[in-house]
Amino acid sequence: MKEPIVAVATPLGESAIGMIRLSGSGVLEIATRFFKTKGKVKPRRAYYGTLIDEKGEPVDEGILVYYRSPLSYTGEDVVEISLHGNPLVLKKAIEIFISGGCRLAEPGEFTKRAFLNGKMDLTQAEAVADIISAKTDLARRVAVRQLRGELSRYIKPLRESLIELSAYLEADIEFSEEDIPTLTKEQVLDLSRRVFEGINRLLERAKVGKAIREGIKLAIVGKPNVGKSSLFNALLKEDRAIVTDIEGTTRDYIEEQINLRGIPVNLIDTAGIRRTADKVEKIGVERSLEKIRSSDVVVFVLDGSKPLTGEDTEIYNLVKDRDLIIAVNKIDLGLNIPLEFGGEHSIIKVSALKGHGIRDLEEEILKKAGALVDEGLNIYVSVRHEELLKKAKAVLEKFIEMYAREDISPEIAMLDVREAADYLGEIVGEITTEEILGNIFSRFCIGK
Ligand SMILES: Nc1nc2c(ncn2[C@@H]2O[C@H](COP(=O)(O)OP(=O)(O)OP(=O)(O)O)[C@@H](O)[C@H]2O)c(=O)[nH]1
Ligand SMILES: [Mg+2]
Repeated sequence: MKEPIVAVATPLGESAIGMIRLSGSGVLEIATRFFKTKGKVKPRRAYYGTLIDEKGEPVDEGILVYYRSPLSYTGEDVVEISLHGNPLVLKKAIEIFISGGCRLAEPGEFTKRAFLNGKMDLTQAEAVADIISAKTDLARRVAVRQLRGELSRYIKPLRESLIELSAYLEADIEFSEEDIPTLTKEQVLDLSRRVFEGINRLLERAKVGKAIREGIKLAIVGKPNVGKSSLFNALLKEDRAIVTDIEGTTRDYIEEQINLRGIPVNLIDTAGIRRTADKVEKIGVERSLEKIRSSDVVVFVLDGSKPLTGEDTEIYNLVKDRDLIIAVNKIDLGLNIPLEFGGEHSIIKVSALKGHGIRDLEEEILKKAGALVDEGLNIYVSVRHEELLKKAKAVLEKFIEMYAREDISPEIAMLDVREAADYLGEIVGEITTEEILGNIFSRFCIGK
C-alpha cells in the first residue's frame, strides 16, 4: 500500500463541518493515535471522539469513519474525520497528522490513487473534477453521466476490436507458413471501417461537447437598422449595445453570455450587413460574415414594418443553410412583409422595443440549442478525448487506405492498428504516463 497522505476535503472557511481525509498504509493507526474514541474502530461505522495534539491537549471533537481497503474511495485504507469547520481547527489537525507520519496530499491525489488502484477509469476520474467545477446544471448532468462510465462504455469495445484485429494481423506474420484461420482482406477492412465509423461518430459529439462547455454561439445578423442591437439588449435584459436610428450604428460585434435554463448561450450582436465605402464599417461587415460562419445558430433579423429589400434577400441567401431562426422585428409598427418568406425556417414575430415575442424567441433558441445539447448528453467528448480520437482516426484512415491497396507489410499493418488502439487506450487510461496523469490531476482541488 501507498505512503499515507492527508488533506482537508472541505473548503477553508467557517462552516458547520470541516473534513480531514487520510489515505494509505497505517492511516487507522495514525488517526486513532490522535483521535480518541471509545472502543476499537471497525470499518464503515461512525465513532464520536476527541482529537488531541502531540501534548495530549484536546483540539476539537468530531466523528471518525474508517474504510478498510479495498472498499474505499481510493482503494486503500481511508479515514475521514469530521470536525468543526474552522480553518484553525483543520490546520491544527493537519499538522498533527503530518507529525504522525502523513504527507500533505497533492491536488487530486486521492482520485489519482483511486484510478491507479482500479477503482475508476480515467474518464471517470476526469468526471469527478468536472462535477466539482460544474457551473451550470447542464455541465453537472454531463459530468455525472461520464462518472457513471458512459464514454468508456462506448470507447472500450472500439479499442477491443482493434486489439483483436491486431492479434489477427500478428498471427499473419508469425504463422504465415501454417494453416491457422485468419481474416480475409474484406473482413479486416470491414472491422477497421466499423471502428473508424465509431470514432467518427464520437468526433461529431466533440462539437456538442464544446457547446456545452463554452456555450452555444448565436449570431444576430441582418441589414442595418432592423433592430439587431435592440434585440440583443432585449435577450440580455440589459442596455449593453448602443442603439440609434442611424444605419451602421454597430461597428464591431459584441458578445455576451446568457443562461437559458442552464444552457449557456453566447449572444453575438453584429454590424449590419451592407455594401459600404466606409473603411471601418467594411471591416465590421466582414466580421459579421465571419460570425455567420462560426456560430451554431443564427438569428436573422428583418424589419417587419417595411417591405423586404434586395439586401434582405442577399443576407438570407448567406444564412439559409445554417441552423436558422428568422426574427421579424418592429411588429408594433404593423406587418408589411409576407410570412411565407423563409420557407421551412421558423419565423418569430417580435418587437424588441416593446418586448413583445421575446419569450417566444427564447423558446425557439432553446429548442435549437436544446436539440444540440440533448444529443451531446449521451456522450460528452472533452478536448483531451477529441485530440486522441483524431490521432486514432488519422492512423486508422491511413491503414484502411493502404490495406485496401495491398500497399502495406503485415508488420506495419499490425503496428498501425496497435497505435490506433493505444490512442483509445489513453482516453480511458489503459495506457498512461506520469505526464498524462500529472496534467489531468493537477486541475483537481486538494483533498479530492
Ligand atoms: N418601433 C420599433 N422600433 C425599433 C424596434 N427595434 C428597434 N427599433 C428602432 O430601430 C432603430 C435601430 O435599432 P438598432 O437596434 O440600433 O438596429 P441595428 O440592427 O442594431 O442597426 P445597426 O447597428 O446599424 O446595424 C432604433 O431607432 C430602434 O429604437 C422595434 O421593435 N419597434
Ligand atoms: Mg446595431
